[in-house]
Amino acid sequence: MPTPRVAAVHDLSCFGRCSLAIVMPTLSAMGLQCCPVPTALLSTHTGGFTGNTFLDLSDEMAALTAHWQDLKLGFAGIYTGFLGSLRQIGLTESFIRTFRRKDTLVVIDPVMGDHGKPYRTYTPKLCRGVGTLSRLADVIVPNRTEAAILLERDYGEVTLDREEDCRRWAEALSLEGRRSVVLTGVSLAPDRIGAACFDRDTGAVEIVSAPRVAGSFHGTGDLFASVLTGGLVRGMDLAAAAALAADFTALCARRTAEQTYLEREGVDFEPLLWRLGAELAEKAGDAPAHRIG
Ligand code: PXL
Repeated sequence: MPTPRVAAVHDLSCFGRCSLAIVMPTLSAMGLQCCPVPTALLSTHTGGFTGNTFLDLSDEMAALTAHWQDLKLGFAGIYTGFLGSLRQIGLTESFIRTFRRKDTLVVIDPVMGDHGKPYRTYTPKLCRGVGTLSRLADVIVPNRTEAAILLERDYGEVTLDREEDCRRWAEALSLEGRRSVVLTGVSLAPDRIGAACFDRDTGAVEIVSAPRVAGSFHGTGDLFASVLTGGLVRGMDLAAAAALAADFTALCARRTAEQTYLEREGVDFEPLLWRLGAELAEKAGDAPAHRIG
């Protein structure tokens, strides 16, 4: 059986783990072929480093899309994240419209900011564009900051420490049940952290969590969303894939915390990828469920 393909529309930050540097190895470890669509090339990510280089790859995205269209490629999944410019909203939308088939799962991580603030390169106009783009998703994976932006609420209003609030926000993000939502940063007890999952197939909200690890680790959002995407493409249901993502992210955070580390260098996940593969084989079975192209 051919290995299912996932197209990943993300930047390539060459130092400091995030985006494609996390997405590619993680999806590979989950038995999927990751086909990168790089949005920008950076020397480092923008969180904690100054003076990073930044090459906008919009022209390349358009050329790559045209070539892949000629090749009639198909994807079991399309997973989008950090975009390099406003123009890439339209480019990503046309990528999705070009390659989406009936069975293609579209996961949009509406990457815009964290800890109540937008990232340096995310202007209000770009954030509005991300909101429009996210309407195409089967599943969105916002953190609290991104949820507030998508819902046009103040960050302080979107509290995620009471079950009924988490359920309400997750459902409010679902476009009246048209898309599934995995709202991250949910913490119903001080020692737990996880996500509220609104599943459009059932209309139910389930909350998943894992042990909280004290500290901050760059790239954990991308790691969580990558495992979630991989689990879904491998046929897991939403809450099961989110639980796997929460557990694996917690495991990697714990490993990072146990060492001397610099936050900006990101979550130390590589030596644990084998466990993800082994766990997935047990939970999702060896036969990938989504098969396209
Ligand atoms: O992990 C989100 C992210 C992705 N890509 C780049 C970033 C960040 C967060 O800072 O700077 C380039």
